[in-house]
Amino acid sequence: MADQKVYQASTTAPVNIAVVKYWGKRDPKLNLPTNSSVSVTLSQADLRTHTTAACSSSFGSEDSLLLNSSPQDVTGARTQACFRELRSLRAQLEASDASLPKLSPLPLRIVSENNFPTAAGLASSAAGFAALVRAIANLYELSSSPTELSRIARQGSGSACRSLFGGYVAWQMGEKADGSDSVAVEVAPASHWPTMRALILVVSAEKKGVSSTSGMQITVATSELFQRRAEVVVPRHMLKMEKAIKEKDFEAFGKVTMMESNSFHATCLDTFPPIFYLNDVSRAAIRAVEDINTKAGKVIAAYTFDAGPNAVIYYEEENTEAVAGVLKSALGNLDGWQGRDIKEQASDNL
Ligand code: 2P0
Repeated sequence: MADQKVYQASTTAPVNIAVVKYWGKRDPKLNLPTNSSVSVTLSQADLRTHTTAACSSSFGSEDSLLLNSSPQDVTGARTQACFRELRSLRAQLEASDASLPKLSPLPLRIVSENNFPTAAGLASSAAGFAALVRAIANLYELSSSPTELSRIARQGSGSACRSLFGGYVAWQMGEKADGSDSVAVEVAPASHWPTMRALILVVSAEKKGVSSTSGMQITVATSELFQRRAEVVVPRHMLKMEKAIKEKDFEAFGKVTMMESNSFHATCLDTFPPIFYLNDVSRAAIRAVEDINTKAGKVIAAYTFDAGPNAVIYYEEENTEAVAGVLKSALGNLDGWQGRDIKEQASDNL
């Protein structure tokens, strides 16, 4: 009788929030971006995907994926690309060592759990594909580095490549047509800047109106502002952001973070038809951060928004009361805000 043993491995991957934004693809099939980006990884205590990958000849003939207990379609090109690449690396190992069990042909069973709302503008696909790729890599006992795995996770979802690392991460856009140099690298580990904090203002946990994938394609096709952003604005912001992180210069970090968010959302507005991700509560959060910084006489708080209305506010620990305390009381009274979850990053490993 054939070996019916179940092989399995588990892992977690964190959510990352871009401070220099990915928006635009030069190759939609391989998720090759039109510009580089930088992210800050959030604490796994609050926001992460936990994934178990298993394989066995007893699993029938089909691969399967459960996300938060719901069956997901695994036949899409993105998931298939990740499975194919990982199986091919395992097959190479098996070809070089005949004593290894033949796992590459076996059906995969993947089980994932998020501890945050899916598709709420909190980059769930990033943590999801990063955890999926690393769980299968662990199952297959691949010796690939996080950067090598990031090349595979990118094909699942662009921003996922940045969730293979903790701390501060750059996704280098690369130049090659095959995407082999479009990978994530560490800028600094989380421990480099232990006083950094993030506050997540969940304005809405509903699924977003325009998906990132289709939104960015319409932007590339219609926005003239986008050209300048990709060619001039982002390259400048990349240099400034990496320098600010290395020097732990919060004022520089905060200024670039806010200008990046503004530039990205201006590009969305310049898309035809326009894409609106921010709402009145988002704009109230921007004004509240501006007030805090004006009162402090310097940048002590920085907002950023992705493809949705939720805000992430960065600040340093010493300014917790001046930023998080003030925001909670300023925004707690707004219509549309009451009853919303205001989630504070308590962990020390942002
Ligand atoms: C980012 N976003 O850098 C930017 C900022 C949204 C706004 O990456 O099509 O879900 O799967 O490659 O990665 C969202 O895009 O898009 C995103 P796909 P993805 O975090």
